[in-house]
Amino acid sequence: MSDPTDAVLALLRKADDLRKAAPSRAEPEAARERIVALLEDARTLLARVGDADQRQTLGAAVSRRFGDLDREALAPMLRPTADVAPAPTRVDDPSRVPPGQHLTAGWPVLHVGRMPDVDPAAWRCTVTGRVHRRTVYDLAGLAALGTVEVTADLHCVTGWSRLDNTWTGVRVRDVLAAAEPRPEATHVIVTGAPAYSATVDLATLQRDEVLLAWSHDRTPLSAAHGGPLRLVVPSRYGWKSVKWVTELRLVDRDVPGYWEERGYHAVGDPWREQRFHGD
Ligand SMILES: Nc1nc2c(c(=O)[nH]1)N[C@H]1C(S)=C(S)[C@@H](COP(=O)(O)O)O[C@H]1N2
Ligand SMILES: [Mo]
Repeated sequence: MSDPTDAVLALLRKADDLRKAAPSRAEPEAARERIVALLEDARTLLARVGDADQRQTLGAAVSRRFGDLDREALAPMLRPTADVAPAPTRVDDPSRVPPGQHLTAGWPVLHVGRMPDVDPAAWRCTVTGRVHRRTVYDLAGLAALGTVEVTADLHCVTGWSRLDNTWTGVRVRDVLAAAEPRPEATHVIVTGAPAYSATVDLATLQRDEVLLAWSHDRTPLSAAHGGPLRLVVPSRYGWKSVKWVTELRLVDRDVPGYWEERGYHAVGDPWREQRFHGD
């Protein structure tokens, strides 16, 4: 098979077949490694696909499959934490639950990698990039911009939704305004310690209900849930609500963040089920 496009497609088909069969295998971990190897081979072969559009499409197909693997690896982490009281579940109001989501009684803790060391007194958040006024805030500095309360729902792309979270924090709109965005700024890369980021467009971040929050249900936000400072973007899947926020970087284009690079959707609107690239 000399055509690189056909070769990439064949590798993807093989990976898909293996993935479908993996749950019934004696050694799912070995199957997973084999899938990763196939996807790596496919990614290597991409460079030999001459047509740029074709290369782009195939590249997205490879990324999406890597994303699926990550999602499966995350599934065992979906355990509600013991220290949080059950949320009021509103099964009587299905209109508040986006398609493909189910309500969770507790509050799962979800993140990749290790938690950072958290010291609220030493916490700093920098607003930088395409701004006229680069600013470094401590928590008191953020609060001084004006504290508000927002009650909103949290929808994780892995399938759980937690309704009626009351967040206390500062409007991101006010934080951005204080930095005076340059006219070319269109998106913000939000960085969460130690090595996580998500990108959200400026207009979405300027909405009323988008906060940098330090409190949940009027209790200081626990470290596991992103304390002392996390982003809250209710109109997007949870992966955009970055925990342990250390930087807002305004940029002039959409730069894929941690999950967007791994095949997740650039926008991530739960009401449109924008889970993966191409949805
Ligand atoms: N820094 C950081 N923030 C993160 C993540 C992460 O891995 N690292 N995971 C995101 C995902 S996928 C979700 S669903 C929410 C979960 O928030 P919770 O752990 O408070 O429920 O955090 C988001 N923020
Ligand atoms: Mo998530």
